[in-house]
Parts: sequence; C-alpha cells; structure tokens
Amino acid sequence: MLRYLTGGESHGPSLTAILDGIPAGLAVTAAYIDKQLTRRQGGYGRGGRMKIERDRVAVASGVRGGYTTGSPVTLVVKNLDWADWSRVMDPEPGAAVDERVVTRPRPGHADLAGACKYGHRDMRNVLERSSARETAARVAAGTVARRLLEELGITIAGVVTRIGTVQADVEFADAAALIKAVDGSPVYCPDPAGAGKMMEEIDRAGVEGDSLGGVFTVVVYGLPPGLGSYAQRDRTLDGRLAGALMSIQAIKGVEIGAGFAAASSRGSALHDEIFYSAAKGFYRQTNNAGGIEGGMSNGAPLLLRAAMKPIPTLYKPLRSVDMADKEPYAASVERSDVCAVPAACVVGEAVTAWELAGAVMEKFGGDTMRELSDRYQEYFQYLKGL
Ligand code: EPS
Repeated sequence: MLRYLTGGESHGPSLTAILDGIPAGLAVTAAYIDKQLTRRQGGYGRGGRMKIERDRVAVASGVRGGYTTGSPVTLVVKNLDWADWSRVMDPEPGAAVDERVVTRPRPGHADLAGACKYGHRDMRNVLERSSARETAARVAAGTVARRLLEELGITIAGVVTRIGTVQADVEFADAAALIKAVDGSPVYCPDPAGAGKMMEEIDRAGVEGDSLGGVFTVVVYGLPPGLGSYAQRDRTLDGRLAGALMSIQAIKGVEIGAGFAAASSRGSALHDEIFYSAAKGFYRQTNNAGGIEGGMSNGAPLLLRAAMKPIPTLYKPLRSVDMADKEPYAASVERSDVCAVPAACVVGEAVTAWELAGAVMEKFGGDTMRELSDRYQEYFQYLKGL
C-alpha cells in the first residue's frame, strides 16, 4: 500500500513529506524532483513569494546511492522565507505571536471556518497550513510516484486549457509534442494564440488588484486496462483521482473525459464503440470516457480536468468582518499571486501520479522494482493472448 503525509507551514522552517510503500530499487534523484518543484514555482501570474523561494528537495531517508531502499522516503523542502518569519513562527514559548496577527478573514479562504473549528483568534494559525505553499511537499511526493510510473512506460502531461475567460485550443494526441509545447509556454499552454490572450488577461487582473482562476487538464498515456476496480467504492479509480484533484487548494470542480457535457449527450453519441484488430487488440476511435469505465482504466489515455477558482487573497480586498470587534472591514491583504493555475496544473500532475502509482502497486504489488516490472510485463503478455 502506498501512502504519504505532508507537514509544514507556509512560513515555517520547511515542508516535509513522508512516503511509505515505495518499492526498493527505484532510481530517483533530488535533481529529478527539483525539476518539478521549479515548474510548480513558475507560471505567468505568480507573486512576490516565488521571487524569494528556490524550492529544492533534501532527501532525508529511504534513498541510498540514487536508489530507493524500500524504507520510508522523507523529503524536505526548506522555506527560505523562514528567515523573515522565525520570530513570529517560532515553535517555542516566547514567539512573537502578537505580531502579524490576522483577524479579518478573506472570503473564499479557509480563514473563518478554520478559526471557528480550531478555536483560533489569530487566523494566521489557519492560513499558515491552509496556504497552497503545502503543495510543494505534494509535488515532491508525487514526483517519486511519477518516476515509478515512468519506469513502466506511463507518461503524465499537464496542460493549462483555460485562464479566466480565455479558452485554449489543445490537441492531446501526441504526448511528446504536447510536453515540449507546454515547457515552452509561460502559462503552460501549448496554444500560442490562447497563451498570449491568457497573459493579457492576467496582466489586466493584476493591474486591477484582482485574481483569476482557470482549468487545467492532466493527460496520462500508456496505462494498461484494469487499474482500480468496480468491486468496492473506495477502489474506483475515478473516485480516487477526483478526490485527489479536488483536495488541491482552490479546486472547485473535476471532470473526467466528456465530464459534465456527457449529461446532455445521447448515449448513442457518447459511448466509445469497441473495435478489435490483431495489431492493436481491443481499441476505441473516441475517448469520451476519458480512459475510465466502471471505475477502471480501460487502456485509453486518461483525460482529467480540474477547475480552479480565483485565489481569494486580493490586493483590492472584499468586505469582511473583524473577528475581534465584529465591525465591518476590508479583508486582510496578504501577499499573493494574480493567477496560480499553471502551478496548480503541476500539482494536478503530481497527485494524479500518486493515485496511479497506488493503483499500480495494488494490482501488481512487489517489494522491489524488479518484482513490479516483471509482473507488469507478464500482465501485458496475458492481455496480448486474450
Ligand atoms: C504559495 C505560497 C504563498 C502564496 C500562495 C502559494 O506564499 P505567501 O503566502 O508567503 O505569499 O504565494 O498561496 C496562496 C495565495 C494561498 O492563498 O494559499 C506557493 O508556494 O505556492
């Protein structure tokens, strides 16, 4: 069983992820993880914090000489901003807890509900953990899972398909071309015309002290049929992937394949007809199912979409109420990003990788990469013989 937890605050000393169940013998380096951490920090529309941070992972356990050992893998990302916050965030008694106090909750953020739940008067205790800074740890964890999937020939790509009102025109057929085009785009969008309009919209929102949301698509190529199961609700692959994507800060909607559009289609127009050829085996000409039928991968590429709301921290703040005196005020202004959809897209890739690696380990198992890949190849031989 694969599992992980993260710990850490936005302005604490570091973020940590502990990964359990990664088989021994997986080649993984800090540089490989750092590449994804850098992508998460990037994207047009990011704010001041990303000028301070240079996210780098320190592998504190479970990897030796470039290979996992089968022991828990501990990943630590230091917050460089800690230097400015160590007095306020000091875990010891004597911390400057009466400084940088937050009492005016931001509409759309966890501030107010979190303060009610945990009994805080200073909402800093809530925002420090609810901040999307936590996703640096999730990307580090998910990138180890991505490495495992890569060994099995499974490729994950993430694409920003909408920012605000701008919808991009994206073709998903060719994985390598898609990844190259995304890497060359400041908004991680392979449609140059759409990307240009997205950046203009981000510039306008920034000037107006506003924020923007959008949609990203995660595509997974090279999956075998049969990951996940219809047999029990908590084993459905779509349920697990939707839960993982929905758990990313600011995500308000998830679609698989045709998604919500499927509701207004006729069955005859929607379902992907089944064909067979000796060369391809069973195949489809369409992929409205988004690669999942009956809670299982069906062998077609996975197509997952997630909708991100605009970031709730606004330089032109909305109306709120001060928790201390109950008087109306403008909400607190914290430093923030105008748009973090490209960053969320990288997080989406990471959480998708984690769920898929979990489903792979459940089906094929193994304590070593050798065992896993042997069983995986055997399954492909079996499928060929069907
Ligand atoms: C983020 C770090 C945060 C924010 C952002 C994401 O840093 P700070 O709060 O110090 O500016 O830039 O998080 C939010 C806007 C939020 O509301 O959670 C990061 O590392 O991605």
